[in-house]
Amino acid sequence: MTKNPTVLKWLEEMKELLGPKDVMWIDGSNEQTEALRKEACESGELIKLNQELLPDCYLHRTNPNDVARVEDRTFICTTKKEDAGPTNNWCAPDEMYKKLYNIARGSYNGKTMYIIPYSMGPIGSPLAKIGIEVTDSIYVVLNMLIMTRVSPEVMDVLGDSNDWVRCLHSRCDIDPEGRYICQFPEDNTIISVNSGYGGNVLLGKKCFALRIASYQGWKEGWMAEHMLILGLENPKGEVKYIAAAFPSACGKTNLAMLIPPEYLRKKGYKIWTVGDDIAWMRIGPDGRLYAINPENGFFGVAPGTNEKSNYNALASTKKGTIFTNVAHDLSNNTVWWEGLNKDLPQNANDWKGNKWDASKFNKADKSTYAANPNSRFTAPAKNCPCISEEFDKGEGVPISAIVFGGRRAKTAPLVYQSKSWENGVFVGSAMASETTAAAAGAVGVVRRDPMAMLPFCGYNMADYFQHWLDMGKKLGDKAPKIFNVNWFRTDDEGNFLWPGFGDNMRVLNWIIDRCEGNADAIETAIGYVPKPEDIDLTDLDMDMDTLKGILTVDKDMWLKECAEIEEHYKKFGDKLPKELREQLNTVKANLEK
Ligand code: GTP
Ligand code: SPV
Ligand code: MN
Repeated sequence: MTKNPTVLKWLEEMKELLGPKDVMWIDGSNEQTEALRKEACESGELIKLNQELLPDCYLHRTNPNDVARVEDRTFICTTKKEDAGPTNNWCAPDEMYKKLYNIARGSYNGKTMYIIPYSMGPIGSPLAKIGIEVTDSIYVVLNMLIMTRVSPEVMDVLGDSNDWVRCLHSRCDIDPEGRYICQFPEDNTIISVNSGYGGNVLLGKKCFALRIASYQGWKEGWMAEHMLILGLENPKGEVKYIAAAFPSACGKTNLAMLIPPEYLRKKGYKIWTVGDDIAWMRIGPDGRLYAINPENGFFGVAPGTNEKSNYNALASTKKGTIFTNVAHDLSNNTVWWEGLNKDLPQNANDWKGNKWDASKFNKADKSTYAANPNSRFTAPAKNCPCISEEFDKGEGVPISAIVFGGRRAKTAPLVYQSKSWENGVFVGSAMASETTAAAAGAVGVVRRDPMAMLPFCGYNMADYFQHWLDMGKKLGDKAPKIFNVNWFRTDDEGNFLWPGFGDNMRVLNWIIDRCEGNADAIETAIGYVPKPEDIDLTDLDMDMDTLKGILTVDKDMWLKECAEIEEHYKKFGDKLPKELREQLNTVKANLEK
């Protein structure tokens, strides 16, 4: 497959360490993929679903102790502790290599070592990067075949270069005590042991495309972000691109594939999906910021996905998809999850493979659910009915607006625009959101998650903030405008006040109008909010007062927010860029005016 000496040397080392019985290069061919699916079905690793209703679709169950990312077991291993910063777990590289090699040694005994050469981004694109993952899991191979671009051509593009990321995955014993997800950004290396779940083991995704790539972007002058990318087409046929960062399970996939409300569809508005989770962004020859989606598929949250909430995501899962930890509907050998439809399956196995008792289902008790709250689908991007024609092009799309957002029951208004790039970086740095099932640990606790990158920034977050400020200086007046949204404001009974999903289009239109200089705004202490009449409520069962309510900036709440941001900033000590402290002081002064 290759003569690249750096690749051959590393693979020899891996073989020596892991002790497989044989080695297989993954080539992306149909024959090989089919053979691996068959083998996985025979061993029970996969269940073949109804091939008439769901062609080439399979179900997989992970160990119940292994259903989400594990942030407390994720490490950034840099020579200097300070380079990992106060928000990452750190360990010295030497020590961590030793520990992980001891865990992984001999762990492929009697097994095949699969070698996956893959490209993040269209193969050969100047914005793409190459990785090689070795794994002992067919599930990982089949997922990587969907999520990345796997082909022998990747090795041709790499040639003799050493610019590739080494990715070692070993299932070992799926022992939660021995589970480690480690990034070594100084040596372009990732090691993941004792897990078989998505974000921990599809090493091209969070480990490479965010943790390693954010470090590379810092060194090389570009950005790797936890962002969706969408194109908004207006009735004139012009398409403007938006990149948006929301924390895990806070609505990126849904926004990226949005279907506009009918009255806007009739006028000719349309959304095109470029990406749903990760954006790599560089300054283009014309000085604007260009983004590509380095992935080739969607690893999306299943629960809540249905024909109405996200038609395009559901349509994407109808062929060539791997479902993980959803329920198995035995009546027709298909899949089910909470929120797919109202018909609870009467003959189904739950996500653990046990007979599911629909009569015991209780919405308030997650232990009665059929699907795991973080169950996922791995679907090819090309299945998506609204995939952008730019998706497969390597040049990237010019970004007009960057949008931050999170789950905040109170405090954050539906939408506001920052007053400048610097002010926007402040808004991103202060982001907070309620935690979700995407990571192990408590759910629903508000925490600061700057730029939705808290679990994914591969270096010191204070340096990351500085990098954002530096990018703004380089972009100058060509910089995208920065906004913040919150779809999750609730009333006192906990009901969402904003309809969300497709109706978020109403907010996107205001955002683009602002970028184009076509909408007015009201200046508040924290930024510009829309005039209520500029958010179109056509066909919505919503009164002006509710809208005004979710657009308000409550002085007392925001003073409290500022105190919390102050506390959050303390972690970064002297490394916090002074511009951000000044921004905080200005907001406080504005509020007290
Ligand atoms: P990751 O893949 O974990 O990075 O998540 P994501 O940001 O892509 O999240 P996703 O779009 O899958 O949304 C996760 C959850 O948020 C689902 O349960 C959705 O139903 C819910 N959700 C998404 N958009 C909205 C919205 O506009 N309003 C409300 N109320 N819920 C939403
Ligand atoms: C997330 O948690 O943000 C995801 C899913 O997109 S995972 O790939 O598991 O990280
Ligand atoms: Mn994500």
